[in-house]
Amino acid sequence: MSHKIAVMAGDGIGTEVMPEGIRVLEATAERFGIALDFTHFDFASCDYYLEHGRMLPEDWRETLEPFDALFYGAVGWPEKVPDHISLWGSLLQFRRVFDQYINLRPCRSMPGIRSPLAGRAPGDIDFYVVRENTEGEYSSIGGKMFEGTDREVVVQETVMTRTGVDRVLKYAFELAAKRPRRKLTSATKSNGISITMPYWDERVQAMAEGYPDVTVDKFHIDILTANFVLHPDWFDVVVGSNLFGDILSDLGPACTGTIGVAPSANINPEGRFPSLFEPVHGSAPDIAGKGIANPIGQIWSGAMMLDHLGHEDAGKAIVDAIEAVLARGDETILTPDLQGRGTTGDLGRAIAEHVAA
Ligand code: GGG
Repeated sequence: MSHKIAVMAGDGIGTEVMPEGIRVLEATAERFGIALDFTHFDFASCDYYLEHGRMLPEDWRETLEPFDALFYGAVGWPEKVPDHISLWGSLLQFRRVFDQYINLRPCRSMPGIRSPLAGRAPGDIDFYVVRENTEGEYSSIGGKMFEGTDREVVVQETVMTRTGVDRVLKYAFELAAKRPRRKLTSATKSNGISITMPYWDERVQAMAEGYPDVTVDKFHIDILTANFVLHPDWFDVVVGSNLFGDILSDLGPACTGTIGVAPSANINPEGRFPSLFEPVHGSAPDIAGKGIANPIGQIWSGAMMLDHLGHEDAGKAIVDAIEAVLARGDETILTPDLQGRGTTGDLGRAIAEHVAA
């Protein structure tokens, strides 16, 4: 049986790292005898918007829903389309309409990558950020009054539903319960945000009663970001609202040395809709077109996609290959964010060759 994968490279470096993601997936599929059937789409990109006046075609849902998974690059090119229009017109639609309510973002020290945190050796940082992915601060509820006058008012609501909060907490507790340290950290700000965040805390406390083996702590987001930098080894599973989870899942990989390696899975755990796999990084217009983007975030996202499709051994082979190539420390193939002189293609090819060997 063949897995049908919809591929959307998106914008900027998304179009450069995607071919490497596919290259590694094809090498892995061949080695493990997995049939992957890729269909490429040019929508969910700012160039598509410039041509069609929208980020997605009208029938995008019917087009994408039959796929087993969506493999995405990056979105955004502010000189072409304002960021909030490109993001709300593509990625956020996928997450909401396909109810991908979990955004799972692993953060791990990798061999050979120099962390900016002095004294941290590979192995010190190994945690997951579980980000709520369909509501919270990313609500489109709000509006403007007296626009353009000195009485201008701008309001945007944060939305927390019991269903939305409980389901992401349940996923995070289940994940923590399966890990050796069995530890869960909740990101909050219930001292300042006085309605939604105390509610979040209450639901964490209620959920914790069902998981007596999981140690639970909570930090306000301000000190939590400081502790990510000062004590990243404290964390195991960190659960946060949509905005807090987004911030933490950029900061965490940055602490390991580069956000370029960080993968993510936007998951609909029930499998009613296709899940989406994409690197944590964005389109990086400043380095787009130079051939120097790190493809590992895209490649590792491909590994998470194979896990999700039931091929854990194949997903693990990709992560092993990434680690082996990084451990070699060959400056001629590592990209500049890894202190190398290699190109996106050099690094992707090296990983694909290692998987195939
Ligand atoms: N590959 C991820 C990507 O393109 N991210 C762009 C971005 O701004 N994302 C915001 C978010 O994930 O909420």
